Amino acid sequence: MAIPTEIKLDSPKISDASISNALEHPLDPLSAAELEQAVNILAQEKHVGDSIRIASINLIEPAKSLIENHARGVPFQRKALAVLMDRGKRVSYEAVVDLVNQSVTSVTQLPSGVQPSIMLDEFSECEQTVRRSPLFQAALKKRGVTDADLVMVEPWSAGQYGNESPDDKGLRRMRALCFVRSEPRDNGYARPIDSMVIVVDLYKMEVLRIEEYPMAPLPPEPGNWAREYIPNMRKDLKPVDIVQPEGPSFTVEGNQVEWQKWKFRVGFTSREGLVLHTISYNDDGVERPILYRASICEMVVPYGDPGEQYYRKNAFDIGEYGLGMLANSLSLGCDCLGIIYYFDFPLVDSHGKVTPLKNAVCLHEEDFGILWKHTDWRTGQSEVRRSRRLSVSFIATVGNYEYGFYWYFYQDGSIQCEIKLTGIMNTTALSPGEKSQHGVEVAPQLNAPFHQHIFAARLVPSVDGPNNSVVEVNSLGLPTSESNPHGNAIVAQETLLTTEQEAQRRVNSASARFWRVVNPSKKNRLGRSVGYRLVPGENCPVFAQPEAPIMRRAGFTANHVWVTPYTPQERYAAGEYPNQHPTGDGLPNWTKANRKVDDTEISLWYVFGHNHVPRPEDWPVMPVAMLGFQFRPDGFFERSPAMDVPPPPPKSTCCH
Ligand SMILES: [Cu+2]
Repeated sequence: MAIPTEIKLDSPKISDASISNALEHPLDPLSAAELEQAVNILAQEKHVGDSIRIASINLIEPAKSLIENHARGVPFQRKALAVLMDRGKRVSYEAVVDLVNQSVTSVTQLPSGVQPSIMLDEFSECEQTVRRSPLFQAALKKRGVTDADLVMVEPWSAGQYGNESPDDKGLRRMRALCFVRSEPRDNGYARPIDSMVIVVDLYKMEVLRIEEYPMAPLPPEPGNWAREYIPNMRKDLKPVDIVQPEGPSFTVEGNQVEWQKWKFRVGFTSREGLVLHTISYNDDGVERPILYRASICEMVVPYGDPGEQYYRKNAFDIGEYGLGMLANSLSLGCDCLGIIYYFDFPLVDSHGKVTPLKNAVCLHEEDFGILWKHTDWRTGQSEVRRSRRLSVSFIATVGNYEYGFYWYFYQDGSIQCEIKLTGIMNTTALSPGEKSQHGVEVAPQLNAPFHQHIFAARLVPSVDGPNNSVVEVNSLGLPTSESNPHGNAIVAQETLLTTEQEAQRRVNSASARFWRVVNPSKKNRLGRSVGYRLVPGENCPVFAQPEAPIMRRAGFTANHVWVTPYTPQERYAAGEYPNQHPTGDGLPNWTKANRKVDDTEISLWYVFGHNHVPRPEDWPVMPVAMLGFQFRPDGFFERSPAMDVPPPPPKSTCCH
């Protein structure tokens, strides 16, 4: 097994104050010291206490104009947004903490019914509460389960479906699903006890009730994946080592990365995890901006089983849980290969304890096959270039599932976002001989329901400047006519999307649809507006019906492309607080205003989904499925920007 090499480059996070000041930047995520300071200020001003919990504390990013004019070493403001929940009073607040002036500058109560995201501590507290409950122990007994310690209690966000019992009104709820292990390291997902759902009030941390459903026996087979359970591993694999004898080609200064003409900043929030800022490309000495900010800002995993105990399974893993909070420390296991630079980011728990997440984000280079090649068959002249890409990534574990988020930078000016889905599928039990209409039997009597993983990327383009427009391009074949007598004519029709409602679009493989983000005031030498192309990858429509209650909160999934005027407060596709939101918020709500979106500062939202029809081969741990999109130059450069990539060294082992 190849072990990733960790190196520390000459630069960041060193204690010399003068150097670290110069490396600090207004977009840097809050440091551990700043998080601790924020917690202390909140405590001094009595905004945290026994009954008040901290859902999150994140940097309030300064205005774009301040970032554009920021000069190194010049002092800047640092403000934090804390989301607080008073369990006793059953209200939540947003508090703005000024870290420079050391004060809380505003406290705003959240509207009633709106819940902050679920805190990590609530998961374990919820599990312990359920285990201790006599109701739960009685329900287990009824099912022949004798050891409550072997039961995995998986708290799921309860959502809001409009049919909640009046007793539940105003409560902060979770619905826990149960699985049972045969021993402590056994894969519990092989044995779902899906004949009961435990409803928990997180304010009082008590079991409200246990919903009972028809009982299915536990599936008979284990589904173990840990190495001690795999007796016959293949033995014919020879080592592959990634060798970079002169080190990597990137440099890191603070949170700024430079590589192969690219420059960008690495950020991290408790909600989105990895965030990229101020992405630019050095084009012959001119630093040309491309994206001001890029992140995966929301996702939802709607499950397609209409059963009473299942229809509320619709996890908004970013807005309801927070992927940054669930990020892996990448030193565990072998996630990356080669010479790796790791970024550490601190996290704060609901009690205000700050802990560093070591190796949260991985930065490394990869060989990526051929960049370009041509052989002149007449002269025998042949040129080939290897493609090198820079990968920036993090991985989050959300209960049973893993999501890897990768951003790649290429030498031809392209950026790619790729999401890797792996981990263990959520399962339900079948009676012998039973088949589900809404899932696939992946092991005897073990059903994996149909579901979708739908992601929303929020891109703030800055293609050669702040004012951009989006143009949709549809290609089509023209009917045979006098001007097209041979029926072979193709046209690429461009449509400028001028308003928010015009800009609600879906992918269409029949017209090979893509979108160009252009700067209308900057023309290339061929007279066209410079642009970058949003190239969709795998995608699918959401299958929930438009009137389905889940679509109130997951309304952003109704379109694949949305364009809105850039508004810093409009950050997340399903709104700021999707957890139990009664009406839903976010893109469908904001775009009702039908604001103008051409030749202005915009946010471009790309929504993309993986439709998961499970396979037996996805069990017990699903081999990675990948989906994503690309952002490729389209008339941005005068010609291929990759021509100056040198050929591999003559003695290179790759060419023979
Ligand atoms: Cu899946």
